[in-house]
Amino acid sequence: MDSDPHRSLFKSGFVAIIGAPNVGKSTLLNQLLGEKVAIVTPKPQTTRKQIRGILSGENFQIVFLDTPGIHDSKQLLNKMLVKWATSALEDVDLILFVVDVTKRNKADELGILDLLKRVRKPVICVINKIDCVAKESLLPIIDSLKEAYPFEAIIPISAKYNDGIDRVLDEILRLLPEGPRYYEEDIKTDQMNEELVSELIREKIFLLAEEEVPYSTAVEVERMDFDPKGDVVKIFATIYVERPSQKGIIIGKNGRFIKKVGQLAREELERVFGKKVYLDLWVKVLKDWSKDAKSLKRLGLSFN
Ligand SMILES: Nc1nc2c(ncn2[C@@H]2O[C@H](COP(=O)(O)OP(=O)(O)OP(=O)(O)O)[C@@H](O)[C@H]2O)c(=O)[nH]1
Ligand SMILES: [Mg+2]
Repeated sequence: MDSDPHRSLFKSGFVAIIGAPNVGKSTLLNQLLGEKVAIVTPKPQTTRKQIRGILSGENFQIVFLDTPGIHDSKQLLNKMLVKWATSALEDVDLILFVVDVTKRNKADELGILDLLKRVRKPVICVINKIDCVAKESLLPIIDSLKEAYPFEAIIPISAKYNDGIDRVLDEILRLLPEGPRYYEEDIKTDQMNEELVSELIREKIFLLAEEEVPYSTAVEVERMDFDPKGDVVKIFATIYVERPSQKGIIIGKNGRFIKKVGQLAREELERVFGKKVYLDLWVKVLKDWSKDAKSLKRLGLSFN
């Protein structure tokens, strides 16, 4: 009977992870899930879209939305990224606002706090990368954040080294409403295989390439052949760059650069799929795609 006091509530809801670029949002998502669904690199503006990660338990389900870093920018691609991030706030039950304790960007932080004041949702503030600082230095930071916004909780963590993550989960579960199960229990993300593959290839480019090249790169998986009988996955993908000179950089001397990208991506994909992976990478120029609304749309990066 519904009035049974021992019946445990099923709690569920949507939780957006937001913050300035590079603060560790995607690292936190992966750590919360115990699985890598979002790519992580030392460069800002790594995440380009909303990525859903789903954590299911016996009596709860949390749907996390990882988002691009919120920052002030005039460039079309970056404006699009910020739109993806801010739109995530509309339909969520709870917000995790991530701050990087080693590098606080006051202007970005103030902009995000303004946004939070407008959306009026419960917010947990997560102070990340505490492995990099002395404990004493946290107190004044916690105090200043307390003054800046009425957070439900302020939790110091190290997403990378799995410190404080349990407390974040406890607080989320405390604040989430009663609700339905949105996804099957064994689903960890709503990303399709093609999206995950293109993200992993892009991650390797972000890790290996320098300066503006990663930001001029987009990856599209053209085809994936899962041979149900065989133990090989064949993947055909295209790396788009904005200019012919960048094509030369991505290919590299004697094809060395693209070979390295392919090797790193293949090794990880083989672990993900538990099968041998054949990876065929092509490089094409899509002139100034990051500044062109039509190209962004074609690459799935435009909003709407
Ligand atoms: N030392 C330390 N580094 C961390 C921690 N969490 C994340 N990082 C590093 O910070 C960098 C950025 O991490 P991401 O998870 O990609 O950050 P993000 O906020 O998703 O970045 P964007 O998607 O670009 O906005 C990576 O080099 C991570 O390894 C942490 O707790 N400690
Ligand atoms: Mg990210």
